[in-house]
Amino acid sequence: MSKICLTIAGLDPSGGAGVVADIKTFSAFGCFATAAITSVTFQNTTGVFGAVHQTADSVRQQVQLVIDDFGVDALKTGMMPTAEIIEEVARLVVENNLTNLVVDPVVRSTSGFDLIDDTALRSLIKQLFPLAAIITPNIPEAERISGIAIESESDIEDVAAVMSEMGAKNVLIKGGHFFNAECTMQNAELSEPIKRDLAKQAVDYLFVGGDLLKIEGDFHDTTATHGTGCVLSAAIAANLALGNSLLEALQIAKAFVNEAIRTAPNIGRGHSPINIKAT
Ligand code: PXL
Repeated sequence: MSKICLTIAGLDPSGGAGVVADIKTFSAFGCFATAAITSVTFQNTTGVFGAVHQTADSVRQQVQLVIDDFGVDALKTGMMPTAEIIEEVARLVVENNLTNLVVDPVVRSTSGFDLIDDTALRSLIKQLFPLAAIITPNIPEAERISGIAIESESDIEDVAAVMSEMGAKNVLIKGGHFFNAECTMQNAELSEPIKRDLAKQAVDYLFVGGDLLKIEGDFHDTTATHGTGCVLSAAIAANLALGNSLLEALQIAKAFVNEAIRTAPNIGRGHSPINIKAT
């Protein structure tokens, strides 16, 4: 029987991020995709131009009817624009004993549009972090959540410690942005062959129960990155639904995103979406 995955996230009508990306990702792993929309955004690959948020009650009704009918094997949250929606989703998770929750703490679009305000972010940390199997911030998100500027690997460890004090059981800090900064910082001192070696890897930092594990992957020097965070968190959720361990789910999800970036269609005038499809 198909595993059922649910995304609770925003709609990006241009299909690169949000629920459309999540649905494609769930399907690529053979899961049955369901989706509740928190906000209708207006955007294309060049930027986000506005958004109309749903009410907490709208999100509750979308989610509860799906759960009543299907049950849900895993779920992810993406864009969670208001504290009311976040509190409602936390209640839904608790009331329905939902497990395998992946929280992607979406803060801002690549183009700089705020997808959550400060009150909502505080609520996301307080209400949803403790319920999540894993949270998946990128470097800018990790900085905003922890208030720590990340300039080195030891900063990343400090950030993870802060997040675990906030109640997050497992934390995946996606290093792609950090890697860019590192590379730029070190460029002056590095010889060409070393620069080429460095440029092959993007490291993600996984903190499980106090232990740090580095997950290495290819680094793609490309602007075709729209939706990578959404796809990664959806792929982790799908693989948890399929019964994989957290570590297996992460490794499979990372490989999936890598392949999707590598084969991105390069469409649109801005950050191209990635190529979400079954391998
Ligand atoms: O990639 C973050 C993200 C998530 N969800 C929605 C978005 C974006 C970025 O633009 O629009 C709906």
